[in-house]
Amino acid sequence: MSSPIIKLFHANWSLCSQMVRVALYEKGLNFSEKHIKLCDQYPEGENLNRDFLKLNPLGTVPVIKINEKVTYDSVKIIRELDKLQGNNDINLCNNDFQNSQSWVLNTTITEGVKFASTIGTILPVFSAPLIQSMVKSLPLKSILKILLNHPRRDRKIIFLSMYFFGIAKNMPKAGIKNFVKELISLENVLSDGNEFFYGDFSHVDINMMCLFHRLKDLQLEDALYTNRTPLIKNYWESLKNRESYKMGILDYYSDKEYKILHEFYKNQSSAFLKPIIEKLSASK
Ligand SMILES: N[C@@H](CCC(=O)N[C@@H](CS)C(=O)NCC(=O)O)C(=O)O
Repeated sequence: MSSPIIKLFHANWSLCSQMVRVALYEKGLNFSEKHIKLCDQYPEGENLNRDFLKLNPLGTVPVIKINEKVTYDSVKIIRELDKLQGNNDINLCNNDFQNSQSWVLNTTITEGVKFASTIGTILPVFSAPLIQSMVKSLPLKSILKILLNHPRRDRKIIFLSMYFFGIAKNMPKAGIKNFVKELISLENVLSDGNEFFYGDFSHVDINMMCLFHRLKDLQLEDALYTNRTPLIKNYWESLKNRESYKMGILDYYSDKEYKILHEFYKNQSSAFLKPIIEKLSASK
């Protein structure tokens, strides 16, 4: 069988793009790539260009072309990739399909899921102040492009409200409580002695790797190292040891991302860390 021709449209600093890149490296699939300058990070807002919207009418990354067949949405893409034979013999979509799929869906930005209700939709709450600072530094012309061209009404409203009203400061309340709840349920579901979620590395581990890494970016990694969550701590160590962590996530950071993070956090912990750790220690 000839190797599939794969082209990935993605962004360096995008959670769902990271998930797909990790999957590609885990499978050992060769691919070409095009970096898309997202409208909340770059004045160009390439995800709102006509060409890109032809690929994905929702205007989001990642998008993948496998032998000319276009798929968007990271969960669907990873399922497609798992059907392909790469250089590595690994099966990412677990046998325990029903169960693992709900964890998979809870650990990514799933369409239609209420904001801040799952671990995957809580993380954007913590990213909001950083995203807002990027949105606020965009020229007015780019904001107009979002207003006129963003196909997703929810995103359009969030970005415009960040720019004009600075709404990020009102977002974290529900996030902190739900985040602690999600961490405790993850701690309860992980098994001592299992390196990964279901023993062998699978799709849910990819999502968790990217979420935990995002916590690191957001100066919240210490929330994974509390006495209340010893299994999570070991789990995160195992995830970081995967080669795909370096290849799919770390290797895609450019000076731009490091500069943004450094200027925003100045190497200090996130303001959300203290309330998260206090709530975690108080939880049963
Ligand atoms: N459910 C989609 C979510 C995709 C998504 O929200 N991507 C973000 C980056 S992580 C994006 O493209 N944001 C740009 C925008 O909304 O304008 C997936 O899993 O791929």
